[in-house]
Amino acid sequence: MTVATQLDQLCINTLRTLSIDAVQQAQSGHPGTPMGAAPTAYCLWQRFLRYDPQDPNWPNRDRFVLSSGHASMLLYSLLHLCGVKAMGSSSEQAGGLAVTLDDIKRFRQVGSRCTGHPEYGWTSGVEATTGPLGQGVATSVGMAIAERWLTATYNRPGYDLFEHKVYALCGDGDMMEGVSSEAASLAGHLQLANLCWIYDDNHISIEGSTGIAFTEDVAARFLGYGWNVARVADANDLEQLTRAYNTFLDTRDRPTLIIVQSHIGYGAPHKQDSKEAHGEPLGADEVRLAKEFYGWDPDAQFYVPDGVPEHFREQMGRRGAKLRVEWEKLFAAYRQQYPDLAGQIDRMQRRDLPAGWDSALPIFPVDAKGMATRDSSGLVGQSAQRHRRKDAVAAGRRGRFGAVDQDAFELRICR
Ligand SMILES: Cc1ncc(C[n+]2csc(CCOP(=O)(O)OP(=O)(O)O)c2C)c(N)n1
Repeated sequence: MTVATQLDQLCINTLRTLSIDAVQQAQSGHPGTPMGAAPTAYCLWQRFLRYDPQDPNWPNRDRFVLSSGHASMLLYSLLHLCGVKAMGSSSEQAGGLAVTLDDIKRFRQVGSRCTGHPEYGWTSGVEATTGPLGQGVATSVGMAIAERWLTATYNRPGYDLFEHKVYALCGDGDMMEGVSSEAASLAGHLQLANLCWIYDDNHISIEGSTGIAFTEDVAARFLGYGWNVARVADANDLEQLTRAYNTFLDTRDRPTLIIVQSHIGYGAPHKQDSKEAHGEPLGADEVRLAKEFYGWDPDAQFYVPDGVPEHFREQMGRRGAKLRVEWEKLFAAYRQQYPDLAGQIDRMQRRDLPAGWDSALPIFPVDAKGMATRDSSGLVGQSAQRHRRKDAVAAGRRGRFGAVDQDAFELRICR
């Protein structure tokens, strides 16, 4: 068992105070969920996430999606304190940090990497653009399917190149949206055991208590979808959180939902558990009182205590770097044995398409009657599939269903 230390608490409170100060300075934003969910995110990043801040594009990294995009300062604070590096558009190191303290001071200002909601491609380390509620969790299902595809397509005996997990942190608003229900249903059907949603269950939404409009039994719904459901009664208890994340890692046949009870605006004496903590700055007086509650200097702003970045480096940074270096070695050996497949992985990292990718596309002559786009897109899909099958047959790959690998994968995933 890992025991929570004072240093853990200092790191958690730094996540909170950076978020509070950024929103206060911008006079705009959402401080409450970063304050309430800071330990939940801290425990995941520090103790579990397989992620190397030196190489945030490492292909086998765990993915973290902040579906509660309005709580973006939580993610920016994590990226800053973990020392995540800025990457260029072709996966090369761009130099410097993905999020500097100056970016945080200029939260929601033009040019800052700290936009109001996380933007994929603008800030290194942001895995998905989020903000429209439900979108992040739904995207995470696609990412988990992508991991299964990578595993089925590229792993070979002795070469578990891909085996990463996908985590998404979400809130009541995500749970209310239809798109998250559809995506969760599919994830249950596909038994995506590599997927973990963490539901920050703080009972407050934009209009006030969720009691006004959202009283369903979320756990029962997800059990119905075929998910595993774990509960954490107190977001401030790192050991309960640790047990819940371990439950996810031990579950091999279903996705996991972890329901975490938390307090929005935790530590702000007049705003905790209120809708005011959801979407407006705390106000100068309340900021001081919250900081006093955390044992912080109320006059300190954007303060990162000594030892905090170092603690992240020592734990999540060290773990991630070791895993990434081991993976690089494995990939070098894989490249010797499977140069074509390794080349495909390189190409995906560069975001290049295969040469001649469009050669099999059908041509649709102008047609007076017109063809329904569902029909034309169906034809495009079929021709792409024929093309892949031809490639696979040429490469002599056969799956366990007697069909080529690609078909075997499709059968497995459509079970
Ligand atoms: C689809 C969609 N509808 C409305 C909004 C506006 N909106 C932003 S945050 C929010 C409430 C979210 O509540 P919750 O998930 O409970 O977040 P918390 O109050 O815990 O921060 C709403 C309605 C949105 N972002 N997306």
